[in-house]
Amino acid sequence: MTAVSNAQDHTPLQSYVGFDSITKQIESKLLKRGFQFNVMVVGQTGLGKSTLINTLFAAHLIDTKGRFAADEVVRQTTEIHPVSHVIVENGVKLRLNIVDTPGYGDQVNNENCWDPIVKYIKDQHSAYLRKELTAMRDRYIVDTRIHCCLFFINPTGHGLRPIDVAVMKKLSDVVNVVPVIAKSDSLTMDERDLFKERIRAEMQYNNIRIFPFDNDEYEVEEQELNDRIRNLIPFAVVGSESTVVVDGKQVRGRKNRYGVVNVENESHCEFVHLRNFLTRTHLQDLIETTAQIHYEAFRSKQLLALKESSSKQQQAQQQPAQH
Ligand SMILES: Nc1nc2c(ncn2[C@@H]2O[C@H](COP(=O)(O)OP(=O)(O)OP(=O)(O)O)[C@@H](O)[C@H]2O)c(=O)[nH]1
Ligand SMILES: [Mg+2]
Repeated sequence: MTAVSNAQDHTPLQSYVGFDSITKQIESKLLKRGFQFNVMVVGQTGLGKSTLINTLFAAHLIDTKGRFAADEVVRQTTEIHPVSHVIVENGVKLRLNIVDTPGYGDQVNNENCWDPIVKYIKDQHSAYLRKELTAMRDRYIVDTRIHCCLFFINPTGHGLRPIDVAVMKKLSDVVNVVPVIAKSDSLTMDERDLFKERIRAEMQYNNIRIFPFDNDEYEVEEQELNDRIRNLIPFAVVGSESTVVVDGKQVRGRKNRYGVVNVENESHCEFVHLRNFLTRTHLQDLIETTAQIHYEAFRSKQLLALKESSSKQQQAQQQPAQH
């Protein structure tokens, strides 16, 4: 006989106890504390990273000035730049950290151009670990770990450049990478579909691990949703900081000589799919995967290294005594 009874067996209750309210109790606690979501954008220079962030979170979060006319000075991002914002929707508070990074790829030598970005991500893990390990640790540790890294691909129609493959590989070891095709208004629909397929094949060929990951715990529905996302990735997006008028309505879009690209129109680009993915369907999964996979890998590596170095130190201290 086993001491632990089968999980399906349960003791019937004579009367209502009330512990089913635990879900409500957890909810109210979580609502009070709010949620934290940290996103980073990475990619070659000039692909519209800062613009897309401003498009995603409607208000001008990165640079309130933006660049509306062609004769304005180009606003190039020159340093890793985190911006914090608290947004509230139906009583749910989301603390949003957006980390803009300078575009790479315009140096003569682009070797190791990913180093500062990977270092930034690891620094956040290390800061979290340090806070976790202090004797008087805070009850609630402020989380600056990057939950999602939007990786911008140049809309060449050809494929990934070797440097993109190298950067994506480095990043996917430490963070959830979500690739997007930048400025997809420059591709025709056929080109776009072909390009997307080609990139998916290249990512697979190069063993680049892209979010969402497989997990035995997922229900059938979640698995189906993830398969759909895998077939959509990389999201072909268009960003814009200005609004244009379409059918009498103000929309976020880009107006050119031939017409208007409406950023929010699903037949124009996949911006809405990306936004839904980030906020409606995979927000929690991105946060959880960061903690359970990326941070966990970092943490166990650090703790093992710490253990090894302290046992070496002990050995070194004991050795002179033996002689
Ligand atoms: N056609 C087109 N142009 C875009 C799009 N998104 C941004 N742009 C334009 O591209 C230029 C560069 O945009 P930024 O957002 O500054 O690019 P970035 O990737 O942040 O550049 P760095 O900071 O230098 O890395 C601006 O003139 C934008 O208006 C887009 O989806 N389509
Ligand atoms: Mg920028």
